[in-house]
Amino acid sequence: MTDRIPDPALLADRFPGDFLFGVATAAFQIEGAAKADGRKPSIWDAFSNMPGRVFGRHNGDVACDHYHRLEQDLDLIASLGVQAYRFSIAWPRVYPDGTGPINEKGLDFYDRLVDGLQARGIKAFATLYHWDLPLMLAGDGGWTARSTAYAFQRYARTTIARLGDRLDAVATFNEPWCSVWLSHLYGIHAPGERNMEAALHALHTTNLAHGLAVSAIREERPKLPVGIVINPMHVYAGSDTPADQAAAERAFDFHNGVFFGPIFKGAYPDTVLSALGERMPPIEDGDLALISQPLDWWGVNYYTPMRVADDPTEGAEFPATKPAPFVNQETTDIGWEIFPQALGDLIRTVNARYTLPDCYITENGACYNMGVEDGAVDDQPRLDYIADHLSVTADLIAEGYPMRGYFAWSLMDNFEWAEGYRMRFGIVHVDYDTQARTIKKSGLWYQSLARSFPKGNHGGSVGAEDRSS
Ligand code: IFM
Repeated sequence: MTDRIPDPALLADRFPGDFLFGVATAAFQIEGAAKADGRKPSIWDAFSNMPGRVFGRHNGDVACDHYHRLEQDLDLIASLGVQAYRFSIAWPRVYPDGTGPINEKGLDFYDRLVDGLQARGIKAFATLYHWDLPLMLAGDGGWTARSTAYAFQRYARTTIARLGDRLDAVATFNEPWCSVWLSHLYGIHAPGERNMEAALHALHTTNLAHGLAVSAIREERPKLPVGIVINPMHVYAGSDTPADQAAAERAFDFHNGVFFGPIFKGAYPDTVLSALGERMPPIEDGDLALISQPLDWWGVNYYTPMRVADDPTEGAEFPATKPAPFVNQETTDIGWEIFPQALGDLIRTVNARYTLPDCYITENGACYNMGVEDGAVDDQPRLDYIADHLSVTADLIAEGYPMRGYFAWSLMDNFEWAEGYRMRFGIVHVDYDTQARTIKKSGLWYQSLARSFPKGNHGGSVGAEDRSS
């Protein structure tokens, strides 16, 4: 760890003038007010109230109480000088039972949110699904049931009909890898399944729901930029052996190809189909055409790379890999390897394999759990982490990749899923006893960077402009 403070002005000079700097959150992680104004439980309410699922049995009942502190939090976002705010909409506020009657009071909250952003001149990037599936839909099988995709389409249509006129971009899903594999195969996230069949069904339902939602959004608001937020793994093979190299390829297909393939090529990877296809649900005529409709943008959430080795165990299930050791032993407080260059390698790899639209880094940030001392939070390692990843982003722009914006995860400390409140990703500290917000050192640094945008060199190469002056 160093105490250097990367000069925000020097970094700013490496970005085009219309690059968006933003902050991101998700509904369940910050809103609280779990029973307010007609909201009913999501699968995460049920999961977090079960012993042994979430650290300390923490839940989302209060979280950052953002639902009741909306205006103050919007002022906080504005004070950071960012141009954009990425948030998610809670399906269980809009349709408390997943289907059935609309809950107007739930939509009213998001009306106030998008109006508040507009009033402050901040762009609104909404995500329709950040993991809070209405619990009632679990009765039909949740994401394993094809009917959930149609319920999602209806929710998407209703929400966009009401809010779409004031949104700048919408994403269908956040990190389908988590809501599919982490939730249905690895059992870490709600609903806590550990079952390959369930996961494969959730996979196809999720992809289908994405496609159905894209159609509904385009019907309601043809000009609203539609995308999806993915957390692709940058997979490094643990060694140069052919076995580990092949393992890395299988891992790529399993963790990334099952989303990128259908969405950007209209096909699941052959490797996955031959290994697991018989256990997948039927892929009906027209499904892949719906799923692969062209998108206006995509979002990448990046934190750490994936390192894999071949798992030679007989009968090991596809992708038959096991973890390989970290290359950099330095980790964040959640134990994730710090490796900024993987962000660059990832963007180069996925662009080489797929034809992708404009890209936003919709999440990047670091978990450090230091608290407030003398009214300040010295989170220098987070500042370094963000600066280093922004530097890689600037390199990508110089190489010609269409990177259009960066959203720091997260605006503020919040409910970190299975880790509860003990893991902190905010650039703003939250005291959960008093709900006091304190902008951390990283947040103040990010503010000085963000405040210099938009600059007067829109659309041009800032490097070229600077060189000519
Ligand atoms: O907090 C999460 C977020 O909800 C999704 N992306 C990763 C973050 C850190 O784990």
